[in-house]
Amino acid sequence: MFDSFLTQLHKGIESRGGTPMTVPDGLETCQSQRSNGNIRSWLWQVPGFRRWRVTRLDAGENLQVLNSVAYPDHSYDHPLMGVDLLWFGKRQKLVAVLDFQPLVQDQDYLDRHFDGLKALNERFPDLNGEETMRSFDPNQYFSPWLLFCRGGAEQAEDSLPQAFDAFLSAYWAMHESAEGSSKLSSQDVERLQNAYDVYSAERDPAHGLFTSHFGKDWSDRFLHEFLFPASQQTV
Ligand code: BLA
Repeated sequence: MFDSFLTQLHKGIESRGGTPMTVPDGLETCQSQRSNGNIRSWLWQVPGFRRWRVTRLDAGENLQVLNSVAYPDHSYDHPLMGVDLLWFGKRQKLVAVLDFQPLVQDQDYLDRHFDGLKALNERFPDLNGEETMRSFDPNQYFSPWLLFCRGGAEQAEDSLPQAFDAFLSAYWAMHESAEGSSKLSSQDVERLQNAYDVYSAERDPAHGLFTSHFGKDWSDRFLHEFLFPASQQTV
């Protein structure tokens, strides 16, 4: 379902000098013993970023996922790139979340980094459903202009491909314009990025899903060692 987005994301990373890094042993891929689920992950080193991870889950008609987070270098205070796309084929149900994930919520920070995303939010009203969050707090690490849609095939096939392309371009543009304009200290950026991992590992609604496909031991490792590595410091 999302393979063309995966290709597009990886091409963008490679064209900006991204080089593959090693995913921790045993976590790069897993084939479910209980279902037809297969998960595969990639890790990139990209100039300006300290970590860029990408995960694809293929469980056929039941579920398709593309998930990615980009962590800028600590010398940049701009938002993380967060993408979480889920397609439940049997139910023809889409959950799509695309955001510039802010480190802090103060006005000056939002004014500095969000013009690009604001424009997309206006351009794609059907991906801006103002959905309610059940597990996350919308005021922590989510922006007021996130694209968040619980929709169907129409959104998945019509709006999302255009929005995904525009979103990536807007994020790269924001990244390029943010160079040299950081106001938070690199110590603060480090602390806030680490807190993002701790917070996300606690709240991520994916853990149950991973456990059901790949078992508890693998899922715990995947969550703490790959998805949110800074969360290991607290366990
Ligand atoms: C929701 N994400 C979900 C849900 C699942 C996943 C199963 C619940 C579906 C629903 O609400 O209907 C799945 N999350 C995953 C998977 C991975 C994961 C498979 O991390 C990892 C491979 N989630 C993110 C990122 C963002 C994000 C980077 O991982 C930011 C763009 C957002 N996912 C996000 C939000 C929801 C969600 C906002 C709704 C959760 C809520 O209602 O609070």
